Amino acid sequence: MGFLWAIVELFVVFVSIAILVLGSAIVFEAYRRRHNHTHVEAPAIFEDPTSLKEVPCPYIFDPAEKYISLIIPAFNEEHRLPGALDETMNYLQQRAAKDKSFSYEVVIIDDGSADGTKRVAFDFVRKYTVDNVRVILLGRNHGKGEAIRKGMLHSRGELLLMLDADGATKVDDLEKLEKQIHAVARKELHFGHAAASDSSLRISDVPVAAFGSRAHMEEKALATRKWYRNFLMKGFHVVVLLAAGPGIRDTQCGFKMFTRAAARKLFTNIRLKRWCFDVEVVYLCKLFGIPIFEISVNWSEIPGSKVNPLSIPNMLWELALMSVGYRTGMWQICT
Ligand SMILES: Nc1nc2c(ncn2[C@@H]2O[C@H](COP(=O)(O)OP(=O)(O)O)[C@@H](O)[C@H]2O)c(=O)[nH]1
Ligand SMILES: [Mg+2]
Repeated sequence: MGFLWAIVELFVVFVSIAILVLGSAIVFEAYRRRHNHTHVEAPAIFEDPTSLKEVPCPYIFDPAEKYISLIIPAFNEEHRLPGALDETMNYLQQRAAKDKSFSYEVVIIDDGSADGTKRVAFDFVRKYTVDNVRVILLGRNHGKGEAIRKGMLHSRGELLLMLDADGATKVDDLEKLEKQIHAVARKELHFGHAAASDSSLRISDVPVAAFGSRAHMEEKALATRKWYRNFLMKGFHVVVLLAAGPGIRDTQCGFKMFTRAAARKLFTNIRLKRWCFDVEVVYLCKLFGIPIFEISVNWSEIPGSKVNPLSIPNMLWELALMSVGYRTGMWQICT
C-alpha cells in the first residue's frame, strides 16, 4: 500500500511540475509575442506628402545636417499632438528667424496609432515641408522606447531632443539642457585630448546627455497624482536603483537631450522597447562614461496618460531582462 502511495505521490509531483513548466512556457510565449523584442529594422522612409516622393533616410552615423532634431513618439495622439506641435513649431520658427545659424527638424514617430495621429502628423509635414517635419510610421505598436530609438537613429541634428507628444514640458526649456551641453562640450573641446589634435571637432562629437528632471516637483506631484502613479514612482526608484545604480533622481522624464556622439553609442545598443528604456539609457551612459546632467524643467500633468497599472508588470519584466541581459553578457554592447 505504502509503495502504491509513493507512486501516486510521484505521479502527482510529476504532473504538477509538467503543468508548471508548460504553463510558464505558454505564458512566456504569449508574452514574447505580445512584447516581441526584435527591433524594427526596416529603413525609415520619409514620404513627402506634397510630391509623394520618398525622401532619403539619414542615419545617425552620417554627419549632422541640422543643429537640432526634436524626436516625438506618438501613440494615439490625434488630440494631444496638434496643440503641442503648434507650440513647438512656433518656438522653432521664431528662433530660426532670430538666429540664421539655427536649423531644426521635428521627427514624429507614429507607433501604430489606431486614431488619426498619422493624418495630424502629415498635416504638419504639408504645412512646414518635409525638410522641417518628418514622420516615421512603425506600422504596429512597439512602444515608446522603440519609437525613440528609431527616431534617434534617423535624425539629422547635432543635438537630439526627445519630448512627449502632449507638451508636458514647455518646449523652450530645451534651452536649459542645451546650455548645459554647450558648457560641457566647450570645456571638453578646449581642454580634451582629442581637440588638441583636431580643430574641426564640433559639439556633436562630444558625448553628453542632459536629462530634464521633475525631481524638484516630487512633493507636489505626490499630492496630485493618482495612487498607482505614486506607488509606481516610489517602487520604481528602488527597482531602478537596483537595475541601473544610483545617481539620477528622475530617470523617466520624457524630455532628454543627447549630442549626436552620445546618441550613436546609446541608440545603436538600446534594447528595451517600452517604458523602461530610459533606465537602460542611464545604464548605457554609465557603461560608456557619457556624463548625464539632470536639469530641472517645468512639467504639467496632461490628461490622457497611457501609463496605467497594467504597465507595471511590463516595467518589472523589462528591468529584470535588462539586469540579467547585461550582467550575464547575453546582451552584447557594440562600441
Ligand atoms: N511610441 C509610443 N509612444 C507612446 C506609447 N505610449 C505612450 N507613448 C508616448 O509617450 C509619450 C508620453 O506618454 P504619456 O502617456 O503622456 O505618459 P506620461 O506623461 O508618462 O503619463 C507621448 O508622446 C506618448 O504618445 C507607445 O506605446 N508607443
Ligand atoms: Mg504625459
